[in-house]
Amino acid sequence: MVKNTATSVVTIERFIIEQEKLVPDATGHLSAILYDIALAGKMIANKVRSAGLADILGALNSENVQGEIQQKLDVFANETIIKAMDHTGRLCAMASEEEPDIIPIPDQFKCGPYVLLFDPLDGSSNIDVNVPVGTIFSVMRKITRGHRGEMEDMLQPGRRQVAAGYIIYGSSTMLVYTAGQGVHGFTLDPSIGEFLLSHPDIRMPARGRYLSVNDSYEQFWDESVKALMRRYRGLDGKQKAMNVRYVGSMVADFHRNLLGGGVFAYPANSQSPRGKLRLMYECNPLAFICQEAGGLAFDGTQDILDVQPTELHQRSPIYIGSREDIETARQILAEPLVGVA
Ligand code: AHM
Ligand code: MG
Repeated sequence: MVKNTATSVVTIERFIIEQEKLVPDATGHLSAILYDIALAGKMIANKVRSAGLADILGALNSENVQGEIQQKLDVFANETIIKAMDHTGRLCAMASEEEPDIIPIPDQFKCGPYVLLFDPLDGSSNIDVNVPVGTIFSVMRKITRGHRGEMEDMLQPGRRQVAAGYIIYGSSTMLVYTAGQGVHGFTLDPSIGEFLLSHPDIRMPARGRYLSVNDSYEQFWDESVKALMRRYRGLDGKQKAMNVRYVGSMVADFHRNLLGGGVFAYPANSQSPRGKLRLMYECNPLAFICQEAGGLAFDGTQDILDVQPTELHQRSPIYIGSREDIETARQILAEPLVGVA
């Protein structure tokens, strides 16, 4: 007798369709958005993989809205996502970390009921040293009445996200997303060009092994942040020391901590009073994923997901990761500074 050794392979398309069935009244728009993002991710993955060979690395001499030098791959990733999403009739507007203003849907295309916000290539300063980079995205429902998306549709607190995710271009390409029904990870099989379900229902350990923070800013941190980092490192004798791991590519640092447990922190400091990372493109989507996986995200004052945004490109301090470790941050950052070593 021939033994059937074939295992059941779940493509991202099949998974998204099955998840959609769990939502009464689903229109299919959100599923299509997720599937289109996966397609854009495959195109970007292909380019990232061949970047060294194609000699397309290097700065373009144009400065993006954050005042940083754009890398060519940033531009490619930005355009790829816009082109993959602008004509589908699912979105009424987009916003990108690489664009100063809202990206409208061109007049010739229909508008839909959602907005998409994205960081096309996070950690791009790491590309030329072969460190993983990633695309981060956030989807919210349109709340204004007009045909086109407006700033008000963008500036909603993270708790209103209906889906969020990232694609990490690492030793393999993975897409991780949540639509509010758990966090699921898919690995790109390059031989067939499909994302296959590899990490269903990811749960973040309640306490983490890893601490990801750039402590070259320590001299600029306030005393409560220093006390928190001493706690995480086991230097105050109150907990076991966490292992420090910092890639400098938020998606890569977050992804490791999501799977293994840990904290990623980018605190405010006296040089950057709002930290560095962007609320709408980086903090909110990863906070939604983290919460769905059992973790928490905090800005030093309140939960990231409760922050009412006031500008598209606003920055936010962030402490994100395993629930109990973020509770520690909440407690230590709230303590009066008097007497803190
Ligand atoms: P980018 O969006 O311009 O790539 O910057 C964001 C990146 C994050 O991926 C990473 O966590 C952080 O910047 C690292 O910053 P620093 O070098 O200050 O530690
Ligand atoms: Mg970024």
